[in-house]
Amino acid sequence: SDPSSSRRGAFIVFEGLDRCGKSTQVSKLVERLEREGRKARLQKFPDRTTAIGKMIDAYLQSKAEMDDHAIHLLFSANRWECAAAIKKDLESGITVIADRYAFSGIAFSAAKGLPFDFCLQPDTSLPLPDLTLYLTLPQEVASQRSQFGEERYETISMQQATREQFALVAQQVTSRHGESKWTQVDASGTIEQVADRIWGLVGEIADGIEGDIGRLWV
Ligand code: NYM
Ligand code: MG
Repeated sequence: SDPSSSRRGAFIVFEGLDRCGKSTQVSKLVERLEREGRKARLQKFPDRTTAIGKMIDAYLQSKAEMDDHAIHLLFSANRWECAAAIKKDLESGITVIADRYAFSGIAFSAAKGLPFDFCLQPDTSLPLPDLTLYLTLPQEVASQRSQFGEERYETISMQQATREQFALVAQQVTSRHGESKWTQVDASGTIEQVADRIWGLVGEIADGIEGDIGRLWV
């Protein structure tokens, strides 16, 4: 008998500041899982393909202006509209890898000056990631990468403020959900070096998880 058949898929989230290499690593992990015969799905946040996602995209490209609270709630709504599909996939044994999640939502909005508790609330009870990998890179390296500065928030001062908020988010995750739920990863080095580092951290949770899907902040 196959012990993994009774397990649900793991929910793994990648977080970090802009241009730290998240999207590259998310794709590499999904490919590697599939190569090893596991079912995996990539979920990007913001998901710019939905109606809400298109409003977010216009805001990020500075084609639209929006009240800070309103855009915060749209980012959260964009997660809620994807939540049922994430749960369904996890329950059918698929590993779901998210490129950003609620933690970016809190860190970026709080960095703009919105109250931390306000930022935290709308995502309450979303599917809880089994593991969040927080990729870190020195700001001078990220800033030199092509495309840095293209979108809203991609300024040195905003990145620095967001970095401070991510540290507070990490405290919330570990105090409410446990130390095992948040792991910081050094994202410097070659793509392959970082991918191997991440593979080592993902380890056996990619074989599936026993137990129910948790609820964020609950
Ligand atoms: N961002 C992302 C937020 O401000 N709130 C959120 O809830 C999420 C998911 O959007 N600078 C910010 C972080 C990024 C920007 O993300 C776009 P990406 O990964 O470049 O598409
Ligand atoms: Mg971006």
